[in-house]
Amino acid sequence: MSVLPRLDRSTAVRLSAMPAPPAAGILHLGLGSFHRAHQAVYTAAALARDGGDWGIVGVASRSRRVVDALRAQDLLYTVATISPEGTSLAIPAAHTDVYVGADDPQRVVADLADAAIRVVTLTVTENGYSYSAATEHLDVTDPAVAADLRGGAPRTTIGQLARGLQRRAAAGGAPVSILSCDNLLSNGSHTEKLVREFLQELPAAESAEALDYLDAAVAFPSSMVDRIVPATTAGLTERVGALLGLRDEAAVPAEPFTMWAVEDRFPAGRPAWEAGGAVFTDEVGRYELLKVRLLNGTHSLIAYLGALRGAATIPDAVAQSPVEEAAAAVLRGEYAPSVVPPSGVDLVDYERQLFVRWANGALGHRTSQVGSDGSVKLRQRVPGPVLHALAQGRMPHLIALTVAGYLACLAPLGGFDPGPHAAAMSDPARERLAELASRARDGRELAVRAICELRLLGDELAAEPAFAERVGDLLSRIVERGVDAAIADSLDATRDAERPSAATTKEHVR
Ligand code: CS2
Repeated sequence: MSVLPRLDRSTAVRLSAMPAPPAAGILHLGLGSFHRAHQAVYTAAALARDGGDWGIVGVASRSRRVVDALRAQDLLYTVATISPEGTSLAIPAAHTDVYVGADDPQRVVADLADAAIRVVTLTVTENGYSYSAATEHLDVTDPAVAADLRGGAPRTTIGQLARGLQRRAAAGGAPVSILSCDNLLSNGSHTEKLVREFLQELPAAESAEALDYLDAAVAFPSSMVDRIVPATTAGLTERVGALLGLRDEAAVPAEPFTMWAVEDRFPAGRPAWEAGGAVFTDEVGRYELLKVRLLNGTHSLIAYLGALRGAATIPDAVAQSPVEEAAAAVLRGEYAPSVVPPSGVDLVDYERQLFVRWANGALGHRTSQVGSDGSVKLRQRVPGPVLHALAQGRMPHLIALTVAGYLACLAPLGGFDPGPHAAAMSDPARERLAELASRARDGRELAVRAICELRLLGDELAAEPAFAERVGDLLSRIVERGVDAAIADSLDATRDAERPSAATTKEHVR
């Protein structure tokens, strides 16, 4: 490997004509793999087709590794599109600068206030928005948020946005769009609400101008993003080196499928992302629900059940028939009935495509990656469909099993060993849940405490003890008899509820 020359602008010309770097128009917060394999690719396509001052200034929140690697490579990197049929490489040249936000938080504020920046995009993960999972309001009890409110260089994304927009308002108030690209429902209005809540915590004399500016010139369009992008491994770097003939320390792997549905509200203009296949639509809400529930919700089930059955990767997990059966049942029976597909999207095709995507064994997406941060992810994926089913008199047994699987992985009850893939999952609620688990007598007590008292899945589900109890019973089943017994129990209960004899119960509830 080390004998290969490094990828940079001088070596890349051997591969294709590299366009000259454009002037910056986009500030992107969250320079992780997903951004590099998604928005950057669409932006490179827009630049290649239409040109324009839409280069990206990429801000990594903490990771120096990726910034150093990109700088050493003239900001170039490879996206390796991986499928069982093979690997193809592309080098999207869309970045004009990159830096580490934690090293230079004042620069983030200054860049947000710079009138040349007309679009701000975000991929900071579900966990990066500093809101309370119980209430979905800004978590002012979070020490980082409290510090940002006190002043000084802001460290949280919401603090940076609020302080940057405050400065932008004072500097003349040039219009701008803030575009969340994270898997949050109504991600645009959610981000706007949190930024406003931050400003409203400040003395009125400090925030009035910024709040007026938000009303007049700042848009927060919603968007649905979709592309499976696993973490980069040493194996990937090696494979890219072999194919490219150059050493690339910032390569990212991705699946062939990619999708971006965006609400077209850009008061200061935007790149022609449709050149890369983005869809501008008024139906973003439907796209979001479809994706966050059918793809992400089922993904969580596959990750937790798979990890408990010893599967390191999503394709390994979904190849195991109990997991596949549970995934099909949760998708068809519990997530699909809770959504209205956007026009032109066929649910049967969408579902078929999901199973093909999950089965992409060459990609090696890890169960521990999808299972991480479940406390914030499940909060987006689970409550709506559960409430939808309960309102129809149905218990969503497979979603309850997903949550039971999550608790079994993250907060194992005394003596239960969920295995190495569960141990590798990180989660901001791990400590709090472990503490609950250490005091709980059984699964039911743990689930009721987590869901109804800790409000792990939000206020509305905290008021549904029957769901929490079902989660608890399935958790006890996993701990006492194993994950397969819990899967069988959930599938049997679902089948029983569908049998004609259950009609009387349904009538009764209706
Ligand atoms: C996954 C997502 O990690 C997860 O929870 O469900 O990252 C998923 O791979 C992407 O949203 C696909 O677009």
